[in-house]
Amino acid sequence: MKLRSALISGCTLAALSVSVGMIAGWARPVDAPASVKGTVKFDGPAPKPSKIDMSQDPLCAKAHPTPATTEDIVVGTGGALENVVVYVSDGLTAHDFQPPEQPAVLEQKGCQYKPHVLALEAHQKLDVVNSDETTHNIHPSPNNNREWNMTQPHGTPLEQTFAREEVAIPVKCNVHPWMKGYIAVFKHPYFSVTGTNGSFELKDLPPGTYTITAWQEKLGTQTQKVTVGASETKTVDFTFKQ
Ligand SMILES: [Cu+2]
Repeated sequence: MKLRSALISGCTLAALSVSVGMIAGWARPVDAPASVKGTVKFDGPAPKPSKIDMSQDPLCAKAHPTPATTEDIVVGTGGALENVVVYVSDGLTAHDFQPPEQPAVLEQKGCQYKPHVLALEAHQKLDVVNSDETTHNIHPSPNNNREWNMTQPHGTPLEQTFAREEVAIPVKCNVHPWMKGYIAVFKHPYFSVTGTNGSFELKDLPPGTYTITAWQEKLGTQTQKVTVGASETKTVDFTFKQ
């Protein structure tokens, strides 16, 4: 009897310590965080975006008094390259990160995706918003996640998640063939998508040596290694060519 209760309490303890261990398994905030920042540039004359013909759907066309243009390579002032996903691809010692409670938002506006390239964490909520009067059909084509394909009339809420890391999932609309975008999914929070000035910052990193990867939908990927100490900020720049 004594032995049995000892066994049971032993098992209960083991179960408890497993669940406590799982909670404690989430990566904790870093005491003296490091960061890696930089700029992504396009070298050479910027390719000219093409005009998009939206006449197939007058509700789309009327949203653009001047025609919308393609977004596969967007170069700003001084060669700043927009829509590049920059992220830590190797070197992290923690592996379990609690996804943010704040959802990521992908908006369909003027029959284009806003943003054109979206990055979020695995299991983070994705709110897909249709701000257009027309009906869209959003259809990501992943290699490493569950595929889905949903019709979304104006104002209808749509929520999804992605379970696994994938850089990056092509997204299209089955109604409007010009609508193209990408969703990058990470199992950690160390990623950034360059805006109009081509800059990025990866904050709150534990000190360490990391491989930083920059991904652009047409121009491919580049990697660089960087070592950052406690509270240190290092600059890593990328240059893409066609
Ligand atoms: Cu559409």
